[in-house]
Amino acid sequence: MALPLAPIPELYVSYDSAQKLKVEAGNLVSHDLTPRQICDLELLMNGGFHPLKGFLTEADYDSVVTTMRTADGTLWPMPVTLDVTEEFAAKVEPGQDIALRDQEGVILATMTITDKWLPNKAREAAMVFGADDIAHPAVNYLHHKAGKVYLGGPVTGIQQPVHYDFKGRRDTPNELRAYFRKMGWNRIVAFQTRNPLHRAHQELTFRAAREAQANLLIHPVVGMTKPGDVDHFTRVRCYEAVLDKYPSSTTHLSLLNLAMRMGGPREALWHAIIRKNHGLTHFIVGRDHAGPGKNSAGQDFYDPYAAQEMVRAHEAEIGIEMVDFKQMVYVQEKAQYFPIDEVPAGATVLDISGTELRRRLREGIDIPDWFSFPEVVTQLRRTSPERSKQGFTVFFTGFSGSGKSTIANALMVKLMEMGGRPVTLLDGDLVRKNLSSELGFSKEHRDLNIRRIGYVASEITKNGGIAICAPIAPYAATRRAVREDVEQFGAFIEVHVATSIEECERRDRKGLYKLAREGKIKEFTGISDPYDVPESPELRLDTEQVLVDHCAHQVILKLESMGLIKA
Ligand code: PPS
Repeated sequence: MALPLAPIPELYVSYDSAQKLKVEAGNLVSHDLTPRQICDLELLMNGGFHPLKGFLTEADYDSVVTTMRTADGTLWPMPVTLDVTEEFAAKVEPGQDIALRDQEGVILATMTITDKWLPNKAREAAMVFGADDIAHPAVNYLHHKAGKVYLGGPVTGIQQPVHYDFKGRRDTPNELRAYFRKMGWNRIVAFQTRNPLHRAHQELTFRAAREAQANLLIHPVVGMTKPGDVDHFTRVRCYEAVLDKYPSSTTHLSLLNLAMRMGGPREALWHAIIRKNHGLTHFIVGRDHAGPGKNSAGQDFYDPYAAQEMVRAHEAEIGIEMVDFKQMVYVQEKAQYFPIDEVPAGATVLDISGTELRRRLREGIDIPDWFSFPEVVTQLRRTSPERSKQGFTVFFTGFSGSGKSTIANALMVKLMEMGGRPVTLLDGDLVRKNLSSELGFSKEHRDLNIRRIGYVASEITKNGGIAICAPIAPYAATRRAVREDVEQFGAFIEVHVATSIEECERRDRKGLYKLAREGKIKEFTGISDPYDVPESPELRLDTEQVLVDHCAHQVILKLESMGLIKA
């Protein structure tokens, strides 16, 4: 029997063969890997997904989906598949080799296609994730991001994906095994996480290491986690900030480039196998391990302790011992953390949920020392400053001549008077003179114009500035798309300047309505082109009864009520 820390087989060829393959692969059809596929490929190649030798074949896929085992009976709970578009699939056939490249076109591997098939995604969702419900991030990915066709076959590794961040903290399974060997560690418990480490996690990891009489590996996922999670750059800074709270002779931090699926029990089992491959002997499974949150009916996808049952049932087969934990909570009278089922009777239990933590960060409210470490809170506040310090976008929409530009200008001046954040005005007319100078007023061109404005506004918002946009933006779907772009980074305030078409035409400041009526300007909004009235904007302004200054002030009041500016 192999020693537990003997090297694990990798799929890489030798350096010399890799150089040759790189040249030869110039003749192959190339597939540009998605970010998730790059994560999967890295773990396939470095042995993290041992014993898989490539992306699942159709027979293995069917078997994994239904029985959590590959066709030869090996325990493997999660489909690792190469999804491609129908157009790409039409260019390749089984028996053919293809090059697998990263997004810059760097070749990472070749793959010999053995299988090409159309998967039943609804069935995959129901069997693997428990429900065909797009509230589940992996099911949403399956239906809306993954290609329609799957390719399967063995992979030949050429080189590992390039990482520019935290290089020194990333370890392959064999690097970790070598480290454990060198340190003489033979009992090591892994803590998997996709969150910053707070005091409850520290207590849990201390207890786990003590219980298992093992060294501790903090093994956070930095590949893909749940949409909306704290980004991995911030998290790693948080981990580094608390590392000195652990004894350095018994604790190690290593980053795992895994793309999580948030698959609850199946995912927990997968994590345990991956940790076994990395040389771990013990694995912590807490409450709701890899849980995706609520389903579309507002209920939990999985029982919070189903993951523990699943790993318990298979730990002997995998060869890793589970260290299970109930939820850790703070007991005020004891000034200490306890598993929820060990809380002394009558004691006061304190806890701060993820939602509450995000609210406190957003509103700049105190985060108590019993909950987290000041160093961690500092890092989180750097990334998520309170709302009054974040960027945002005010998006005016309305007919030509409705008063958008005038109000937007007044708003800009008021915000500049307050100071604190840079303000940029993306006025409809101005944008059309530079950013969109080649565009006309067809639906396609208007959409392009608005998407460009949205892109610039989202960049400004991301960088902590204020973007004020004032185009006509006549189509609801395009406005919604811009909202989505911006809301990744900060607030989006849609302001409908609700001046009626009759009033705009009566004012006709630029004489354009007259020309439109005469048919000299085609596709004119409100006359010969549609305008979708916003159904639920953050604010609707009536310019017919109210002065410009007052309209701008209404926006300021709205921003104040949203916590975006402070009085
Ligand atoms: S859009 O639909 O949002 O892309 O339009 P936008 O870029 O805001 O339009 C800017 C100004 O272009 C003038 N203009 C027209 N508007 C509507 N329809 C047609 N066909 C048209 N042709 C020229 C119009 O004066 C817009 O100015 P504003 O600033 O809205 O008064």
